[in-house]
Amino acid sequence: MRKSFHKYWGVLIILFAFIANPVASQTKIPSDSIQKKMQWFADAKLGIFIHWGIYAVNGISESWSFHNKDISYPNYMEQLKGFTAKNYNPNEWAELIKESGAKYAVITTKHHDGVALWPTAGSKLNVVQSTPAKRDLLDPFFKALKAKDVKIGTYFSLLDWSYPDYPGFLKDSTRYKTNDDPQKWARFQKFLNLQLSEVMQNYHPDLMWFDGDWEHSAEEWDAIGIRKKLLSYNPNLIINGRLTGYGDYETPEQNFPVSRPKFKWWELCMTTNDNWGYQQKDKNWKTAYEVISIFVDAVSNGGNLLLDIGPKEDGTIPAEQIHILSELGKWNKKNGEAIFGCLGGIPQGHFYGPTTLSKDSTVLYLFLHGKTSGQVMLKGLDTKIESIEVLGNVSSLQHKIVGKISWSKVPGLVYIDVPEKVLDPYITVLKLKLKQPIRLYSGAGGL
Ligand code: H79
Repeated sequence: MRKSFHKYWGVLIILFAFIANPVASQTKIPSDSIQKKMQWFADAKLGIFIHWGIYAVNGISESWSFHNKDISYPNYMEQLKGFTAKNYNPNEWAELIKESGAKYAVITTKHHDGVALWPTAGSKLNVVQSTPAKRDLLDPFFKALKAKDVKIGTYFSLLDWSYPDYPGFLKDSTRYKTNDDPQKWARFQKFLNLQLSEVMQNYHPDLMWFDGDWEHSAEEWDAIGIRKKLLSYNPNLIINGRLTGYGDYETPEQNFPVSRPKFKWWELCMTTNDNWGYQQKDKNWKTAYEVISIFVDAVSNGGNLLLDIGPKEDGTIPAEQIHILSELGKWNKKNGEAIFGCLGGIPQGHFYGPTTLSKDSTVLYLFLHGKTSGQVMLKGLDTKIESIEVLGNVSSLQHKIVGKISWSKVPGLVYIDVPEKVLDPYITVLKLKLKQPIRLYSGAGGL
């Protein structure tokens, strides 16, 4: 009776979620119950994602290369022999991440290929027992991050295409159907839960970043049970939405929102070239300007950016990624006041570019894309401006109110003079100190 009741509710919830919003993974957790623990995440804005695994040996796509049959499974697993981590320097990694301005880092503890980066008791398929690296790669990294006050996140693939009791394998073959062999599925669940306990107990993550939930339903995974179990280890653990919706926030992948997402917390995860892991042949690097402008865009829309790097098998980070992170760090040092701890900006239409607000809404930051200079315009600002500065620059800027009609409720247009000499090499930030918390007129004009 109880079980079928839950099943019934599950279907109703899914149906409702679909009707309300066709984003399948929309979280099913009420936001007021998690508000407090989400605060650091809301303030953090930038995280660094790390995809490190045996796929870096040949430089092929992580797990998908064998799943999609670009390479045979045995040949994929040959890469185990070449994964050395011989130049791995976790302190340098942590330093690079800290210097980028990121407040958290998320590393692949286990991707869909099932190769664990820690000495799991659940399977021999881990870097300690099955690769020349022969050691726990997570522990020293997490220690280095903690020492620098960077929050730690554990990417974990729920599905495991290597585990013999797991149904899924290649794109066109499965080992069995979950319903046909409940005992086998129960054995997999035991293994999955053991590994999750290990990760929680060994490393005490601040954030669990699930992936690969799509192969089974919430009921099959026992998403509610998993959530409960994780929170029993750390009640403040933040869980991403890829636990069939039983997480705390949304994770669009590689797809940039154009309008502001309705979610209270969200994070865009994005590669620096076209792949998550290291692939020598992939030279399609995003420029530092592109990454910074995407970052600003996400933050102005109320989200975070989780920017990926893919170290080589020996643990060295590609020079292009070091460059991007360093430039991002320099920009953040100068302009971070407009980013970290801020709120997403004012609605689109008032200013032709991204904006953010201080928490008390008495400071409005305007981000100038490209090499914008001259007179920039702000519409509908119904609060008096106290001062306008350029972040990281001594200049205070002049502004003019244009077209204010004395008897109208429509505010005048604000034109700000931005001389070329104040421009940042990437994105310039104007800080508008207001006399009161911001008020906006967003109407259609008229009498
Ligand atoms: O780890 C990186 C990727 O390997 C992983 N997530 C990032 C962070 C990733 N997994 N899947 N995807 C990215 C794309 C998923 C595509 C899907 Fe489908 C569409 C999953 C379900 C629908 C196509 C159809 C692939 C499986 C079924």
